[in-house]
Amino acid sequence: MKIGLVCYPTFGGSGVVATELGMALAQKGHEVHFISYRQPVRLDVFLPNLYFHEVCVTQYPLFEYPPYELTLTSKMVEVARYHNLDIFHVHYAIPHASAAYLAQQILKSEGMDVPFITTLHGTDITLLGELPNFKPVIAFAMEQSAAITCVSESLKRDTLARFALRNKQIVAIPNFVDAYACQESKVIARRACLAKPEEKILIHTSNFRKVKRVQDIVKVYEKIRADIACKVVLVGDGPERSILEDYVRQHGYEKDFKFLGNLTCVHEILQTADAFILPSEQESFGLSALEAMNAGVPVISSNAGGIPEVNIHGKTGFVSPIGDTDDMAKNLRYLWKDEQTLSKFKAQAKERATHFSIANILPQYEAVYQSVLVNV
Ligand code: GMT
Repeated sequence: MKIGLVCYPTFGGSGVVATELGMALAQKGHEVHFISYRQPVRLDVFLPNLYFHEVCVTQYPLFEYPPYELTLTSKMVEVARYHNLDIFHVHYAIPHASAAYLAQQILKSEGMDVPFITTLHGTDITLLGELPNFKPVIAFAMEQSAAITCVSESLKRDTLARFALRNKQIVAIPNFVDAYACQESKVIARRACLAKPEEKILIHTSNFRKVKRVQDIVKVYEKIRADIACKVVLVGDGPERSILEDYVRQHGYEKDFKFLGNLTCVHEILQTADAFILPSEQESFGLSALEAMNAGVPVISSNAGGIPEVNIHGKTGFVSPIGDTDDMAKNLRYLWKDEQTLSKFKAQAKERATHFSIANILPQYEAVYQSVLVNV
């Protein structure tokens, strides 16, 4: 198949899922054309069957807001025409689904039928989807999609509750991970840079938006710091980071907090940790938690959205009500009470992650592509 894959190139989960999916499809022999305004951070452009097409955003004195969606559409049309694409697969509805609709219509006027599949990732429905200045466009573009997928049963319910879709099925296909193991010596070296041998490491990775409730991480730390020596490692960047850093400095916690910013080698840092924390207000799936589990790290999380579909309470970690930092601290104490308990949870987290291996998930996307293409 020749697939035009549209995504955000950033560290956010939707871009990561699209990138990993596209690379796996290319390795399986499909021809995959990534279309985005920048090369996606995790994209290996040297893989066979894989191409990257950059969307150039045109500046013009009249444009206070350059129309990205139109330049994206034009690029999609160009790539489809030249490479004879079979299908577009767009990740994150806004603005990719409506751009795909317009590209499809342009191509149709030239006698080319290129259907598009929309994958919903979360905030495109649960936050932006609610806003009246997006809702009619998202609803229309979803209706025009040849197929809609989303990343959890929870997001499927949220979408159906917000949008009255006529004759449209939504297929839930979970996020996935690839087996990964960092060299033991590298993990030991990295760990030594982050913490003393007797200290535990609590890690969090995100884009530090409000929905992540990163302030809850400090609250949990404050509840355990008196009797548990630990370092809190924060990976990623976003609007809430400097607010958190400020709070940490004002309270004199700097020596226990490491803000590492955005990293491409997240796996290598994850493997150093003794627990991952994800206190989100909303989370359609929680790819970051799954990536931690894949690195053998148990998860202390909220029960937002699709997280309980990934993090199994009492097995791969613990799930608490959103904002209940007392419960999260209690769970962390339990997890860290002795090495035997921690080792058991680490092994169970790693085992659970294998259920979400890319080998299991990739055929589910291919089946959706096939089901669409039989009707073309
Ligand atoms: O919230 C993020 O970190 C980014 C966001 C995105 O769309 O880029 O992530 C969403 O998609 C991920 C991949 O499907 C999911 O694992 C995340 O749970 C989801 N984030 C939210 O729903 C808040």
